[in-house]
Amino acid sequence: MSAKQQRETTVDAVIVGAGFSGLYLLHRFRKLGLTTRVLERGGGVGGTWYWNRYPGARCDVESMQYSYSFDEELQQEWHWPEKFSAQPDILAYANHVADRFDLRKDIDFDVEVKAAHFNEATRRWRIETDKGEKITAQFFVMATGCISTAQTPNIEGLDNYQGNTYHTGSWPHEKVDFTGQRIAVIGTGSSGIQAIPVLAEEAAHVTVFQRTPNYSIPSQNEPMTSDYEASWKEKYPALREEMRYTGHGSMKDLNDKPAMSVDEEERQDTYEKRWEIGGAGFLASFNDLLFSQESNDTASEFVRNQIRRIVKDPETAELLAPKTYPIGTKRICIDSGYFQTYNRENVDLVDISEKPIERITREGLVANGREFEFDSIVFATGFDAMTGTLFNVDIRGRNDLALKEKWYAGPRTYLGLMSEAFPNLFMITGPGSPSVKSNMLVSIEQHVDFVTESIIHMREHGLELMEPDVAAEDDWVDHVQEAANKTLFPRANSWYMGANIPGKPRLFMPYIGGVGTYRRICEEVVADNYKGFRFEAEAAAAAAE
Ligand code: N01
Repeated sequence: MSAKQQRETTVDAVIVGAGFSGLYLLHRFRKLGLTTRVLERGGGVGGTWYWNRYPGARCDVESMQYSYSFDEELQQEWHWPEKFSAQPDILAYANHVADRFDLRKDIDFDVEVKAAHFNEATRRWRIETDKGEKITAQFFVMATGCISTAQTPNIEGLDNYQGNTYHTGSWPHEKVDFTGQRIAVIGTGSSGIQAIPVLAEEAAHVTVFQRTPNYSIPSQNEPMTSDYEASWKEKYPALREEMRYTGHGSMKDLNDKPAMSVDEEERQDTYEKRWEIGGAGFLASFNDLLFSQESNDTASEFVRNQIRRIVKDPETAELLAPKTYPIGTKRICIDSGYFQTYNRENVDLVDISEKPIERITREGLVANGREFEFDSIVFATGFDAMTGTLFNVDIRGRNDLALKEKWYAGPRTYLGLMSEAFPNLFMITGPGSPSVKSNMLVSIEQHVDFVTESIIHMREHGLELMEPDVAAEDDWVDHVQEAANKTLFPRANSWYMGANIPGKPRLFMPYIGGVGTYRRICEEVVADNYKGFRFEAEAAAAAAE
């Protein structure tokens, strides 16, 4: 048994995860004088960017905006080589931050948290790791990200397959050489759409198995120019502040007109220009694309026509053109030559929308009654998003209540930050907050600041426990659904709705009311003496009263 296994440690705070949330939390907690341990499942920092190393992995928020704003020197000194950064550059940035702020000494790598139970008598969390260590902490923060539990579908015969299998969300660290191989890619979400063009360049043959086609906009990525970089760096503090109060936490130049308020020529012209600019700003072509089916239809049809224009084989083009849900209601994809890839001789598309893959064989798989042979199968099949990673830990609050049990019909949080009956458990970008419907870095910084300032408030007022009121939580849960129901989002079978996981409750999990609106709500909550939260005084102080 190692020293750590025998040790029972007590700290002020345990943070799970050393991605962008965990790193910034640790930095802030340390400045506050909290003794803090970060427990990280991976062998290094970076979270999503540590695990998602598949060929072509890239962020689709611009680098100048997808970065920390909390330190002026950091944002001035760091240089991003491209407009949209590739995974290795983002991972290098996360490592730079860890070194620059000397964070590693409080992070344990290759450690998985198995359980976290709240003890009502001691008013502390007791956290257990897969290494047998037990840690007692006043504050427990799940900084585990929203899309961090990779999902491999349970297809009959998978265990018998003799070739190699990969999942985009837990890609090997060493380079995988696909030269000369026949490979299958299952899944055409953001990950598949990024990986397929790169895999097609290397492999002998790629067969893509598509259950649902996706709308994708070209990224029009390019090397960073010094003028563009300077235009951000000169005004960074002001621009960052502006971003915090936008709809999605990024500068997208929203056209303030509804799509049907302009004539057909202006509409098409607007879509053309946005397509040329590239990126997710396409959805900001008009202000009602995610609210009005009629408006959305015009944008959806524009993209379908672009696909028909790019893909030479009309049958393949039709299969690639999404028709069963409005554009933007499944996460919009951003690509580098995705549709063009289907013009290559070595790429085939197999439609499995009518019938799922039947089984995996020793040599490949069977779909649509046909046998295929592959050297490797790449699963780009997504994640048990928003709740999957929280449920992987046996989290129990008051009266031994399991988080999973409380949330059996869907996540219940106040502001996506806390859940009643789980005192001092904070979630960074939890369900019910803008999270995945925002520039994650903006939302992460906001939540980390909220949590840190809540702890400062508690310390200043002799408070020991913080927890939402059940009424405030119920109202928030309703408000999250009301906000979603005003949009077209519930019309798609997306992972936002939990629809990709068999048996998962079907409801919209992130808060779609807008990053700026949400931030103002949080500010009002704090200004109103943490309205909707209740606190308990330190036990000693309470006893003396
Ligand atoms: O996962 P997904 P992802 N048989 O769930 C299919 C972020 N991200 O890893 O649509 C056959 O979107 C599934 O089909 P369907 C981003 O937020 C960001 O691609 O459910 N197919 C779908 O096509 C993104 O949204 C970036 O019918 C099966 C695909 O697999 C999120 O991560 C880059 C199947 C899964 O798509 C997740 O993206 C990458 C089965 N049994 C990811 N099961 C950037 O910043 C699932 N599928 C650019």
